[in-house]
Amino acid sequence: MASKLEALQHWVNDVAALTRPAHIHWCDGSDTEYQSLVRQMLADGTLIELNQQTHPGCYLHRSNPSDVARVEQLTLVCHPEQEDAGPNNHWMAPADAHAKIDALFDGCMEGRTMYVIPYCMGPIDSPLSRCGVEITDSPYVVANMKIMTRMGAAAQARIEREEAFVKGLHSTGELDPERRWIMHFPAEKSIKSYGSGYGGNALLGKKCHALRIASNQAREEGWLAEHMLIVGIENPQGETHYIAAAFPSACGKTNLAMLIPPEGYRQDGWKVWTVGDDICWMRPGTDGRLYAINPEAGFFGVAPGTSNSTNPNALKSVSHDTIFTNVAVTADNQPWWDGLPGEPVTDWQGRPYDPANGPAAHPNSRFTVSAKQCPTWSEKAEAPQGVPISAIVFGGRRPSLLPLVMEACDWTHGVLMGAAMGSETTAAATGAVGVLRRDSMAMKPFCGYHYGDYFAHWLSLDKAGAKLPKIFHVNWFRKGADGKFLWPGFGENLRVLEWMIERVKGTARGVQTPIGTLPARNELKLDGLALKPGQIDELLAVDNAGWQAEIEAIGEYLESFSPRLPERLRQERQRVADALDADATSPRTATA
Ligand code: GTP
Ligand code: SPV
Ligand code: MN
Repeated sequence: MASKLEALQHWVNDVAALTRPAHIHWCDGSDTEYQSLVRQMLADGTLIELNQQTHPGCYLHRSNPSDVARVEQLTLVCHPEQEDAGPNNHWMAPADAHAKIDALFDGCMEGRTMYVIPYCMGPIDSPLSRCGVEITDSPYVVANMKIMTRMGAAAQARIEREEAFVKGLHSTGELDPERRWIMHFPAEKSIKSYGSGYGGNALLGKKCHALRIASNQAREEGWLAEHMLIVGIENPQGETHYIAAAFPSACGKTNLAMLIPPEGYRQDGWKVWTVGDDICWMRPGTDGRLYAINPEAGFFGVAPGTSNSTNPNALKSVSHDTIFTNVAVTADNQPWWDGLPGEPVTDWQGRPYDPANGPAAHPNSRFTVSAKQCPTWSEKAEAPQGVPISAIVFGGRRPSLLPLVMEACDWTHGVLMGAAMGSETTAAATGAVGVLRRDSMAMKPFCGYHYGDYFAHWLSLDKAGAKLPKIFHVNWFRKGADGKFLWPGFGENLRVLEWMIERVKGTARGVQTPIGTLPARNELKLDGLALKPGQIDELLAVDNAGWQAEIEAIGEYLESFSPRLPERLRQERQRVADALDADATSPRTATA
């Protein structure tokens, strides 16, 4: 099968002329095709069969040990003007970038098969969805794209109808970090990725298309492409509120998206519905509300820490038909990572497990699984019009200062909260782990243009007729003097979501503070939680001196986007700084 769309056929021909593959395979997205790729990868060792009794249809892939995460310093956003990429991105002039990477692609597929993967990000019949075509020489990428996107014949038909698609060219190359680039050309709606076979570097529909390219399109067309989960919270009255939440990589999106209500809540009839765990595209509807779709069809989730106590839904999802990458293996050939029962005998590199070599499963080991396998998968995830969003939540790993939850007083304040987000770095990208850095809206690695323009775009949604969601900030990762987490997290986070929903409905009053509205003590349901006396006070405290220093640091950070920093955001920061000053000189009598 080839394409009747000339633009597509020409591009495929051009790429073939450059990379010189032995064969070209147009992917139809069928199960038969998937099975035949799996057989081929089992035969050449790309995949290793796991225990088919306990884990039917599950396979393990061990990536090159130098290729285990995103590489931010090698990820470029190549706008024609450097200024448009902003200080938040690495940049190269488009002509230089093409020349550099085309030299690597030259002949790189000799003797190999080139796969052409038409895919659709979002429900196949949704007007909010967007299509792309990834060309790759990696069957592992094809298999993952089959799980993560609506891939194959239906996507190709939509592309031929719409005559529009994002071009993604990928080769695993030599897997040499010295010959590795992930390049984006927003003006051309194209992506070129060479030298990595891993996740966000290689599955181009995900971060490259659905965030970096899409954030540019979203800005032009008046919508948002965000690093957010989407979850539906159904209360005992049967009303479902949809919440979108932006947490940086490996900071709890998958967990919150699949939350299991605490025992008492379950008995009362609370239910949680998973719509998405990583990416959210939202757009104002005719009624002024924001409507969201999950552009993905699967989860590429963090394995370590996924357990029966933290995320039983994820664990059930990955019990069959899952590709595991860089996990460890037990004596009876089951996948293993920290948090699971049993013991590893083979580590993620295939060596006999020895604690001296570090953790058995790589900290950024992941599972790829169809969203349909999640027990809480929402039927609304297929709704072409998307789901209406009641609240947007920002949050990161903040060991101190940031309270368990606070609400912005309006949209502008909420945009400031998102822009000011900080978090300790994780293993999802190469580099140091546990270092506090700013990560505005959890989009630092993914915003495809200047953060100053991005903040302005967020602010621009606040216009006549808009019925925007309330904005909150949460911190599940606050630590006490003993270095332990103060908040139990995971399923218990529903207690915080319930308060948010009450704020949305207007049934909780909260307490005003200079940094936002916090729950009054009696407004958070804490029964059944074994919190120590004083623990909730610590979680909800507003340390004025600490906040004065924080708001100064936020100011310095925001000014790094000057002259494109919106004046409205600068003034909003000043308003909060003044409120903190006033509060320091005449403290409120009421305490949060
Ligand atoms: P990406 O896929 O990288 O974008 O990450 P994600 O945000 O989906 O991260 P995920 O939900 O997989 O969380 C990763 C880590 O955060 C795991 O180690 C979890 O155990 C931990 N985590 C998630 N939720 C909580 C929580 O409520 N409290 C605590 N303490 N840890 C949590
Ligand atoms: C992230 O790092 O935020 C991920 C994993 O979701 S990857 O697809 O590798 O970027
Ligand atoms: Mn992510």
